[in-house]
Amino acid sequence: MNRRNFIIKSTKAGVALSLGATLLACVDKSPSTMAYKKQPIAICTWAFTKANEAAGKALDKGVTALDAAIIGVAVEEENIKNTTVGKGGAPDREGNVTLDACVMDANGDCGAVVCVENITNVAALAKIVMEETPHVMLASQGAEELAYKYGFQKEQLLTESSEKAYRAWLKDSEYKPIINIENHDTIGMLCMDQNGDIAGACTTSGLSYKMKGRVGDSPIIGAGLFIDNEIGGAAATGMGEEIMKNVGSFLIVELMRQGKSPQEACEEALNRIVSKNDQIEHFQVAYIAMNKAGETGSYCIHPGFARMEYKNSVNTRIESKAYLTS
Ligand code: SD4
Repeated sequence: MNRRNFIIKSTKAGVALSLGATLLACVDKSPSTMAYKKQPIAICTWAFTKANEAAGKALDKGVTALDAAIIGVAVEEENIKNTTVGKGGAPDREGNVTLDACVMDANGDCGAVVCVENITNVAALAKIVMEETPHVMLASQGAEELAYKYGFQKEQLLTESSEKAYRAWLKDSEYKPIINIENHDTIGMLCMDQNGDIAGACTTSGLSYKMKGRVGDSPIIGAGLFIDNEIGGAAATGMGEEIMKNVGSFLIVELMRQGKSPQEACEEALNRIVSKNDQIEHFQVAYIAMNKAGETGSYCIHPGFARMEYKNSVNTRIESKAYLTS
């Protein structure tokens, strides 16, 4: 065992004991072989009930945090009614649907894909970039070609209804981000598995009718998603340009490292955007976070954002605190 793994494992054991982690299984009660299992947790942006439940149930069965997050977000990638993720996502101004995603695991490894066409499950593709290539991020055609190499199907991502909406938009071509698209938005997910390990995934089609080639925060490690398994994780949704300038998810994890709760860390990170911006009435940003103790939090600019939380096998919608009151 190398020194880093040894330290991480020692820290995990310490955290498990000091936080009174739920003891689910302890087959042999001798201290050296005691198997502590934590109660898994899944949280995600917006009220994606089914996606969060799918991740939570996978965690209950013993699936790792990363794979559970990928299983969870895949529900929205495949949901054609979600116009901001995967198949059925709104296209760019040229009418092309391009997807962005990233994943980060408990070892601090990560993978990302940007501007990918014709592939639905881009979070799973980001995991392939992480595990099967020497790189962290692949863009457009390179990412698409990798997907085919690993058996992904070529799919038409522009659905009948997203094409219809795009044609209607073309009439005025007015670029106006929508503040809240409840249940139909970018999904960022954080999972803690039975070992107490934290990982996450974030996947999106980005802003509707974005400029060709535009990439937002969602596939950017540190902006749309960040995990440090010794501390916790964070994910973002909303106006990607603001989240990138704020390096929001990384900032939240660092604030938690300094002792802030997930809720306090989300508030501090978001307040920094608010304090530097006189345009906040025009865009939404929302952050979610979870720490190693399994505490969670979220904060947003405009009311109307909610997170899902799967804990003790119960999936709950939690209305987020917001900076603005209306
Ligand atoms: C982006 N953050 O591409 C994404 C969009 C989003 O809710 O989250 N929409 O900027």
